[in-house]
Amino acid sequence: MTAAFEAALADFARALEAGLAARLDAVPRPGEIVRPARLVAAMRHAVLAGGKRLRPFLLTEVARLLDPGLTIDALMPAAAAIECLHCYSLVHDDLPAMDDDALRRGRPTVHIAYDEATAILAGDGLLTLAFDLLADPACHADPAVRAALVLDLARAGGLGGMVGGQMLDLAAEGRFGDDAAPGEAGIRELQAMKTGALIRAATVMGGRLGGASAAESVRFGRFGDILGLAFQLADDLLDVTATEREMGKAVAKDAAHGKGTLVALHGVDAVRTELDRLVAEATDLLAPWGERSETLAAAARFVAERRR
Ligand code: GRG
Repeated sequence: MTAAFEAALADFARALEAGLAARLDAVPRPGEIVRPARLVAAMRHAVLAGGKRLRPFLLTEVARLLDPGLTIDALMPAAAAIECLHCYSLVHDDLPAMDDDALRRGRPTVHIAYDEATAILAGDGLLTLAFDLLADPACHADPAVRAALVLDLARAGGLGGMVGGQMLDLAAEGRFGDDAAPGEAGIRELQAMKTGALIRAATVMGGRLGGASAAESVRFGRFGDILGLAFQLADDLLDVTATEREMGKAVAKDAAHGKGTLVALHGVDAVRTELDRLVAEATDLLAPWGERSETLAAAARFVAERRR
């Protein structure tokens, strides 16, 4: 991992953190009545202090590759929106009824730091805030672009995307009794939904904000698909190779939950080879932008090689 990439991601994370903090204060916005202090605090716990900020980073990098005149500030509403939706999914995934985790980003999960009802509401609040941020005129001057961004995120995050993928994942654990364990195609599909869809949304929404042509939009969709797959393969590898301390969350959970993964099916070495192939494919997709796309190529390597 290049130090330059790590530094760029860390700089971006700081800017995003400030953008998120400013949008998650206790001051009611027009149309709101009161923002309850406990809920604001729980939402801030979920969103601030930690996280790689990968999805909003991808969104802003793709947008700025296509339109170098765009600033991080101008892209902040959409970047904050995708991070809010991601953080909501983590809060709900950690609940006792789902993965039942006490540690996230090296800190107590929201239902541990607060309580279960507050954690459910904090997740609901973040999910709703994501669409508030996209629909607000501050996100983009053109209402048609704002509506398209809302649809991108809704389709990626909902029934046929992340939420649907989570449902398939619970079924794959055998929770509902009569579901057969998925084979390789089923595992790939549920992972593309649960993890891949939001990463794809980041690159597609970035393309939209950067004014991508139809062909460029397809290219960045494919780039997002590859990164999504690489991200999940790396996650499965980390589950068997990393420590709780490195990850800031529990590890070795897949086997404990009887979860089928591509690592379990093909082994660590085959998955590492596949990750190298995916990084090469992702890099090839950036060829039209030459050296200017180096940060996005480095992001692909980061996703595949990450240790956290
Ligand atoms: C509960 C609706 C709902 C969805 C849950 C997020 C999710 C879907 C499940 C989390 C379980 C999991 C380990 C998924 C694998 C990929 C993933 C989303 C990992 C966490 O994302 P990172 O590594 O987290 O980007 P940070 O903390 O860096 O933001």
